[in-house]
Amino acid sequence: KTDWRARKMAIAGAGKTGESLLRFALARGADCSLWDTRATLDAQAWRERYPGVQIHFGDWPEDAFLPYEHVLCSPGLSPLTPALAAARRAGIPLWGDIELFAQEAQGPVIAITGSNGKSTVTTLVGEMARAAGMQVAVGGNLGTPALELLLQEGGTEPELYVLELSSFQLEYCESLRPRAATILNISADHLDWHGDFARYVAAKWRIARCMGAGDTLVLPGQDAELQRLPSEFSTQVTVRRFGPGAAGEIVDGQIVIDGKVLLPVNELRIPGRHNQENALAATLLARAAGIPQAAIRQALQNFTGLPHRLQWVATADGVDYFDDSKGTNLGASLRAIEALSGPLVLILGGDAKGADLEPLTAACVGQRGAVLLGNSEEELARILAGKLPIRRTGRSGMAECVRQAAALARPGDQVLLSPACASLDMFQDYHDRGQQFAAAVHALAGASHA
Ligand code: UMA
Ligand code: ADP
Repeated sequence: KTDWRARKMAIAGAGKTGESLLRFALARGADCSLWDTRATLDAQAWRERYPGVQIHFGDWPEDAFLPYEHVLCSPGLSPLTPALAAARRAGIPLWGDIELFAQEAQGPVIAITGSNGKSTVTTLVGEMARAAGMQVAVGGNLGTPALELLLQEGGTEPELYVLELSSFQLEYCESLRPRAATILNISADHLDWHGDFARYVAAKWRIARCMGAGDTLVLPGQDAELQRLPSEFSTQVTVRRFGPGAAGEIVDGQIVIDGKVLLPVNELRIPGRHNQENALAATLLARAAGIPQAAIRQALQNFTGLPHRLQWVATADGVDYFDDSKGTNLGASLRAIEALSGPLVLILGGDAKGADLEPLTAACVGQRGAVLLGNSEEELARILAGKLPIRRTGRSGMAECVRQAAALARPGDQVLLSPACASLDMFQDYHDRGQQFAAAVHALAGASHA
């Protein structure tokens, strides 16, 4: 455990995580400064809320962090940021909230990462634990910063923590030892933040870095990047796989675990093959944590999915509209496209985060059309040219995208917002993008009924 008293700590980032880091460090007597690159934040409000903390908002000089003993990093900040890279070169530890959580938390942890499906699996495992009557704390990248789970607890430790972890959080974490963990899948994402694909994959593997005998790592049966544990990891870890012929599999429409039927897949209320995989992974994790079968089954039967994940919105003029705004990378959107029967009108585009979107082409061939938006519009228009009808909307907004989609669609078609890109070039976040989509669809459905 770190002795925090009078330590000179820089907290980098003044978002949700930054505030949880600040509260954590202050409560332990550290000498804190708060840094954020955005000059637009309200420094005065922060000074009033946290008297005695030095606030630095705006551009960072490259030597900003050299006077500190530790830099506590928010996940949105890449270690390639010059001031953070300089601190790392100088040997100053860069720790994120999950590292501090790992040093502090006593209860067992189930940790979930992967390129896609994290929030779904995290929520499902949390529901399974709740159905079993356990005192469970659920958070991390899902929304509630991990340190808030500790700060909230008011003296009693939960029986179980279930944490969704992003590659960003894992990059800044050294000593987390989950009782059970998964890397659900790996496909290219966040390449701008990590620098390249190899570093993104390495960050994901860090989830298993400290795991050992008695711990369970749940992995997909078929994923080129996840076939073998990197050689530096303990061979004592129990590896449980999901997929054809593995510990968890779908056989004849049934979820089968270790050869025994758990549930018919048609009792799941979340659509698509990817969600069957999510159900398998969640089940293997829950079993590793000792959650009884009946509770697992009950949670699987009751879970209706999270908003903005392949969520049906409305029917207008015989066309069904689906909101998959959380489809923020290529891998996610390919699975969402696969889950619907089509023909589809796809709404695609936004901030591609450095990814190559070319593999979308095959999934688009034969679909009804594509409506393009945002920063990646140009690239998408180039790769999809001649493959299907295209409408470009630039930055005219979601209402225009929905109008164009409606114009392309024929009765019986499905319109799918699964942009394969982040939303931040045009929207506050994926939630805002999904809400604007739903509002435009409801307006259209209302008008078509009038
Ligand atoms: N930022 C700056 N300058 C700074 C600090 C941040 O411009 O000095 C920007 C970041 O680039 C980012 C935004 O501010 O665009 C927020 O960054 P942050 O690190 O302050 O984020 P938090 O508000 O602390 O929220 C973070 C996670 N956000 C990110 O990793 C970007 C949230 O995940 C998470 O729910 C929360 O911690 C609690 O753990 C969101 C996310 O988009 C949902 N995650 C990515 C994803 O799922 O793909 C990884
Ligand atoms: P994450 O938290 O990793 O972003 P979510 O559970 O929020 O994952 O799902 C985000 C999107 O990823 C979904 O809307 C769907 O398009 C896609 N998706 C969900 N589960 C999987 C999976 N197991 N494999 C591939 N894509 C998935």
